[in-house]
Amino acid sequence: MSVQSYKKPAFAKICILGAGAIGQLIYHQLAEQSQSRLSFISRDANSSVQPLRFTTIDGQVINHKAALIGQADYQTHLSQIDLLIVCVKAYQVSDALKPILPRLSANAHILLLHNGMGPHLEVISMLKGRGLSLGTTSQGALKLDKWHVKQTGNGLTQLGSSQALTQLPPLPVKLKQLLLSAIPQSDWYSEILPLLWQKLAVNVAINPLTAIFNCLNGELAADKHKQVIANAVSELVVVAKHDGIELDLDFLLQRVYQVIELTANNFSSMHQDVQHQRKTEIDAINGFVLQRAAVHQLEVPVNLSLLQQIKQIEAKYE
Ligand code: KPL
Repeated sequence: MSVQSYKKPAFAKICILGAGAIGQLIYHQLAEQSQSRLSFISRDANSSVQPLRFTTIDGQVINHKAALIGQADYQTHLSQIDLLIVCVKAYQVSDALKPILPRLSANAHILLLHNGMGPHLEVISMLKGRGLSLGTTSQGALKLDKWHVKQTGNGLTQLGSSQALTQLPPLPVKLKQLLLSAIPQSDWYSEILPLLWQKLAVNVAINPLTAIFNCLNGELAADKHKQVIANAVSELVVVAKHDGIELDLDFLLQRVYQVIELTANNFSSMHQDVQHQRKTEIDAINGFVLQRAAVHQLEVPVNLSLLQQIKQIEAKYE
């Protein structure tokens, strides 16, 4: 092959915003594939190279090195990104994206991957024509150290776009294939919102109750929680219907109890946030149900009460 005809393979440039447990887990899963140039966005002034450690579910330890893009290099680096995966907490999404979005090229695509719902409604107005996809993952990951993540559970990752967003450019096929082949048990949906509402139903029931009762997910199988779980989920079904999303209450309750059983020995993310006195994601979970209920002038007393109880717990943090 002559030197002139040799073409370097076109690596997709993927950048992750948010180096929490899920951000690092996704980094490692993509890095194992070696079909992309990966980096994290850092808030440090200068860029650096960071050794990362990953413990797989069966205890194997894998090391990678990650480029952390510092603010001095935002201008040059961010304009080359093909896909930005946003893995910060729901309540951080808008603020975290504000300094980043204007520096991305017009062709860059953004994927939001967080617990709860809502931030996409704020982000849409900031996109200036760039594509947006949404997703949710039930994979479990735990930070053992700042740069050492252990995968604690397998689970589905559901990614996709939405009818309401179709005027935006779709995720290029090559990037979609890359994500689906790198992330185990991942699927792509042309209409992702019903899937996000389904996951929200699991979270509105499990997250606040485990935090309020300071218990493992499995303890929610007790009879005393049955009524609140049923009411919280049935309120969500009515709100979703007014939002144009048809959900099946019996199916959702089965899902909730299936997750309670499958994750019986886990503490929910909200339980962990409360134990560590961190801000919870309640506004994007039961709070999103309240927000959409208000738009449709509906009352959701059980979700309101769960939200208020979590707010009271947060108010008592020292
Ligand atoms: O998503 C979760 C969370 O903890 O945030 C569940 C599914 C409830 C598992 O703990």
